[in-house]
Amino acid sequence: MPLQIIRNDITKLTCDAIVNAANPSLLGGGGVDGAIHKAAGKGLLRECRKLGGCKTGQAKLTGGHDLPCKYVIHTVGPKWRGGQNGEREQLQSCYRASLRLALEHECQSVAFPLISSGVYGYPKEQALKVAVDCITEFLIEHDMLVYLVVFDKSSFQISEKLFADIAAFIDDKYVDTHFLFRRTQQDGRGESTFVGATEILPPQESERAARSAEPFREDAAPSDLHKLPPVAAKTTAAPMQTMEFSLADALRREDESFSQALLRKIDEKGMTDSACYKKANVDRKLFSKIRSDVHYHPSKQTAIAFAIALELSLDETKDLLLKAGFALSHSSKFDIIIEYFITRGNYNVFEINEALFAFDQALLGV
Ligand code: AR6
Repeated sequence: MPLQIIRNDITKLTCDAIVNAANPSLLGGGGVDGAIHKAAGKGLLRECRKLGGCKTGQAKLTGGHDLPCKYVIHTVGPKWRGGQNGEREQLQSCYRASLRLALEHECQSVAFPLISSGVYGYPKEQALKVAVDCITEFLIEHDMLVYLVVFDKSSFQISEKLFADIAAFIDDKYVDTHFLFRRTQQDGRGESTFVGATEILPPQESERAARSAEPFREDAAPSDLHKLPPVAAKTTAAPMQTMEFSLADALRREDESFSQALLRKIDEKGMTDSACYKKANVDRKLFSKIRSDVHYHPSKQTAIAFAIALELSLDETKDLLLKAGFALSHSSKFDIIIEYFITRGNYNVFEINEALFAFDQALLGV
């Protein structure tokens, strides 16, 4: 099962275990530790007193007491001392020891805060990388739903350079499309109105808008755009040979569903099913559903996650998405970010998710 990165208060989560970023005394403190003890009540402190503390990099388990989870796994992260004093190895050890305990207690779901990234001063970006690497490494071997809970948005930040690069790419693509249209009414029959090149719609809305918006004339002055009657979209004439091939190809695969196309691609790539759904960050049960239901309709995020796992080119991704009834459009920030990563050959779902998160977009997988 996958890793999910969520923004929440960990004490509110209903899962089998939550992990506490504790100190060696295990007797409570500030940050997430303080919040967990406060929400769990005095019973947790009583139980912690019997544990005899905990060393850095190790983990101990208690009941959840008044919390909505069954267990609390207390682990002690390293204090940041410049990064040359074994901090990384100790932090890795926290995640591994906690996941081992969760496994021993047959937890199916466990939630982690970003250990050491608060009071203990571990740089958030690096703390996040250690967390994601350790958890994904564990998930290759084990079935568990792991939440990584980021409390504040700054805990989950891609590097400034990557952010700026993606932002520039988005700007470029928006320039390419020139103008967006947004429907003015909710009933599906509303007229499209010009809203400018920089306005960004959320994925679902932009998807609908992209499908429903009439084509527009690129040479029109912005102020005139809303008055124009629909005109045919500009297309670049493709060579006849390519068109014939595409047509024949399209006809041959016309009836292929998303599920069939996905399974065919997995075979063509020589991947196993499990390697594919794990790389896609997709739940095994969900994959089984897709496998067994030839007409299964995945969400757009799931369909793209598979395209990423299969390392499809942009055109192949579009073909696969089409099977599920979706398209990639330049009027969606989400879609442009996906395009950014695919065209750079970066097929790491977690890195893509970090970028999507930074731009307030829905994440891939699940
Ligand atoms: N839910 C999820 N994450 C949270 C919450 C919450 N309710 N509250 C804080 N965080 P920290 P550390 C995030 O300082 O760095 C304690 O005093 C927070 O934004 O709680 O390992 C202990 O007793 C940050 O990203 O833990 C130790 O003395 C992350 O949790 C010391 O702090 C970890 O921040 C441990 O320091």
